[in-house]
Amino acid sequence: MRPNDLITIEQHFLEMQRQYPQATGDFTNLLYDIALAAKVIAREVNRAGLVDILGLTGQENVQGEQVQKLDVFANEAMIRMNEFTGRVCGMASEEEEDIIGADDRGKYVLIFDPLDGSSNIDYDVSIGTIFAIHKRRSHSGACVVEDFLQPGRALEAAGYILYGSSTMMVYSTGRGVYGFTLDPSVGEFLLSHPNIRSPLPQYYSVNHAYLSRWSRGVQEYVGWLQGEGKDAPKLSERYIGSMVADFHRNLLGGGVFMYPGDTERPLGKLRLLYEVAPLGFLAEQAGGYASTGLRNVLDIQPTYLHQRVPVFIGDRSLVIKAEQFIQQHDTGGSDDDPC
Ligand code: P6P
Repeated sequence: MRPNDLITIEQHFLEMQRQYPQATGDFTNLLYDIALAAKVIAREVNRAGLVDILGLTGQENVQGEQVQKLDVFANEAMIRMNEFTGRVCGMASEEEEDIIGADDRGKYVLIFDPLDGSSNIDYDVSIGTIFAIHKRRSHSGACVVEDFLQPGRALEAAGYILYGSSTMMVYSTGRGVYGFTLDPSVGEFLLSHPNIRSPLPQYYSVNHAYLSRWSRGVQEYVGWLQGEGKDAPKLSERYIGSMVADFHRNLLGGGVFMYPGDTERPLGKLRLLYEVAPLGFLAEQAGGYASTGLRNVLDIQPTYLHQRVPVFIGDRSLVIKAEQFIQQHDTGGSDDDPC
């Protein structure tokens, strides 16, 4: 890439805004704010491993600053960077039970999982921040929970920041998926993955520890993914245990991630608003699909902030195959859906 081809994420935001002549700049500025919060969190994530080495007690560091747990830090950063900007009337964090009021003038609501997979940080495994933006539905005053309980289909934007071997921000406003890699030497996210489209599948991702608890349909489906049956694909199994990292590999390398429901957790573990709908939005924008096993996750009308749903997400043909196995073995043809 020649130097004059370097495009920062801010330049990209402005380019996207130019496609909307009536835009006020609020949406663009909200995306800026998220990118800035991402840089602040990335700096802290990359230092986390040094907490013990640098004499940081984990409670109070040598500068007398409070060293917070990373997910608390990330949550605070997302809230502080967005609560007084006037862009959002409220926020919903996966770490908070209820919605967080912000500026009543805000036209948008921001939903986020500040640090998904944070239990992996102690093992230096990649983790991520997931975000989603809706236009508020209420007309004025303080935001209400209905502003957040909107189907993924209505999202204005969604994305994630992956804190891995490099820090990447991936987002979509409904006009394709774009990936930016942080150049820490200049502190800028630079366009590295324009208009991402997922390739033919190479991988499947699932935690096999729960196999005995899955339905017959899911067990048959995973067996098929492993090569059982005449039309079985030839895939490699990859599972990191950090949804953003697993999703990102399948987005770029092709594949399917799943977290099915089971006998102990019929609706699975992952949250619709904070994880499944935003990543489902991205998957569809990249030519993929996200399903509960019975229907498109983007069509679910949420009823509760922390609602959980089973999820099969990534390569469209592999997700549709999951629906077929479940339809054949689990539903007996009925379409009643617990979600
Ligand atoms: P399990 C991380 O805790 C998380 O919420 C997701 O990021 C990840 O995909 C999933 O849980 C892993 O769950 O049960 O396989 O350890």
